[in-house]
Amino acid sequence: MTTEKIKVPDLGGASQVEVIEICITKGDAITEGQSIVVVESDKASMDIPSPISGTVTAIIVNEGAEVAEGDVLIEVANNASSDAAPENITDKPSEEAPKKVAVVEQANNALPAKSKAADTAASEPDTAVLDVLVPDLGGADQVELIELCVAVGDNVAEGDSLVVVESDKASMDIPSTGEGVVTAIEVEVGSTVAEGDLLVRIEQAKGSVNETAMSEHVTEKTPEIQLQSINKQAQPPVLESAVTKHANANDQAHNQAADKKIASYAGPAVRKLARELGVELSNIEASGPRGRLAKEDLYNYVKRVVNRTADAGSPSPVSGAAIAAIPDIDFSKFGDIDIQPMTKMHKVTAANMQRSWLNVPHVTQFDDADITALEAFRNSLKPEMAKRELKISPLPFIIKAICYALDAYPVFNSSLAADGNNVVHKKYMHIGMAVDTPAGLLVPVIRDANKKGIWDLSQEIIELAEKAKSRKLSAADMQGGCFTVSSLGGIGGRGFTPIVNAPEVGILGVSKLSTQPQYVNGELLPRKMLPLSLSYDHRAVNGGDAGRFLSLIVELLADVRRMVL
Ligand code: CAO
Repeated sequence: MTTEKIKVPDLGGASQVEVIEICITKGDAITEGQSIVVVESDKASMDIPSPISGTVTAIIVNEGAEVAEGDVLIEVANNASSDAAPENITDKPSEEAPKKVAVVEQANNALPAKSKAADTAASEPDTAVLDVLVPDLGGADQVELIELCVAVGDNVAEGDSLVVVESDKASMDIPSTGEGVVTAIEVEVGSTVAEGDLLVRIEQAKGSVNETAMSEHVTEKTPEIQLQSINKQAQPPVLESAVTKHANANDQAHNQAADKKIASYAGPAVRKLARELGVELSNIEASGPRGRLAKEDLYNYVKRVVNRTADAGSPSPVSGAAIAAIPDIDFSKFGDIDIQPMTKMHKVTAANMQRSWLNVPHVTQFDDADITALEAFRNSLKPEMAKRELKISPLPFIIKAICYALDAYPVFNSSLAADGNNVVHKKYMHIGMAVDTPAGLLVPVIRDANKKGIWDLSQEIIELAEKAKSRKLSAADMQGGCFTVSSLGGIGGRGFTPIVNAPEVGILGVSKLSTQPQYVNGELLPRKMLPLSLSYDHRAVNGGDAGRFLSLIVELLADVRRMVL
């Protein structure tokens, strides 16, 4: 085993370049062709791939360092014998510049554009046509066009990527050599192109085709041609650690979705943009050919994050209240997974839950209501239910009892004003009702529930639940609630701690009734007991109020006749 020093190769004209990214860490097992650092001159950025396979034993440079040809970048313990070491390990004086680091000469690129533009400008007074041709390909005769970055009609600026081409060694963005509007695209994805081939026609306003400026552009301000080694064994540098972690997976097919995300690669232009935006590329799913990350992917990702953050209270990658985010785990390490996007409704519910949970100091208290008499009464109504074709569950009675208790303890029918200085007392009683739908949790609101009888409430519960399940609720149907009831009684469970639907201050959780032995007037009897849990915002409601409020509901449900008194 020998230790080899990997040095900066011939930089294609640049005397010094800045190390902008280190793609490996000490101890990494790397393969020949794998990117180790990305460097950037004032004209281009490029990956420097390892000329050998081995284990990284030392990283000599830091991000931000200025390096020149021959400077040592890293040290690699090479398992192969030194005879077998590739020729471009540059601690041997006779070594030639590594061919794997293809550095594209750029000046030629602009020349055809300049002359064509000037010719056309002479014949057309107001506009000129700039032909963008395939530039010097840094040694490759022919390359495949793998991505079109523009469409006819697009406005482009000088330096904007027009197409991405790929040889068997590298991929590169070919940027526009001038600004204007794309009027024709002369190539298509999959076609093979060579130096000098016409790629794109750009119509330029006369003013923008300035002979002096153009000369400057051609001779000095050469366009940035982004070049990335894509030796077929090379993995995307920024994603390398994730990829390495996956190397242990036995079944390559078993985590396709995750692989789509992590095995993508990005050209230097995209990585540069990602750095400027502060985006971690491994968070982004690639849409480009062969898992290539396009600038569009980056923009879409940023848009999504911005929208989520703007969406009030939305959970962002960094969660609220300065709490560290839950770590991003690669679950595919532990077995098969399937990744499904969250629905909009799921996201909104999650955001609301998180907002309430983080903002509201919750207290939950529990009690059981003896609803033996209520159940007997409900049973006695069955013939009439059949006649009216309308079922009555315990829920409308519970809603009635809530309204009665809200009237007795109006503190539960309040909201804390957002200014933190006032309490808003509501004179109406709109009761929210949590509905479990296939698409997620929805909370339609029963207006003026205190003014409605049991039959009307039953009718409305059924209608609103139907509307919720068929996604027909309007936004107005879900607004204006004063207090929420969440009944899991038809589903099961002995108790739960519901989350307050802020800015409401209370929510009543209802669980499944069961027959329990209870002492009634000293006699042990089977009674139908309904578990209730009242969660409340402890900023608005104190425990005494909550105790009284819940006790009243328990009493009312034990004897519903009291509600008509
Ligand atoms: N104990 C025992 N049985 C109960 C019960 C209880 N507490 N509450 C209702 N039931 C019975 C009903 O009587 C009905 O029985 P039958 O089929 O014999 O008539 C059955 O359970 C189903 O009732 P239901 O759930 O359809 O009707 P509901 O009026 O009780 O509730 C609704 C309507 C829309 C609130 C409910 O269907 C629902 O979606 N609940 C889920 C709410 C939820 O997800 N909450 C959690 C939110 S997170 O905090």
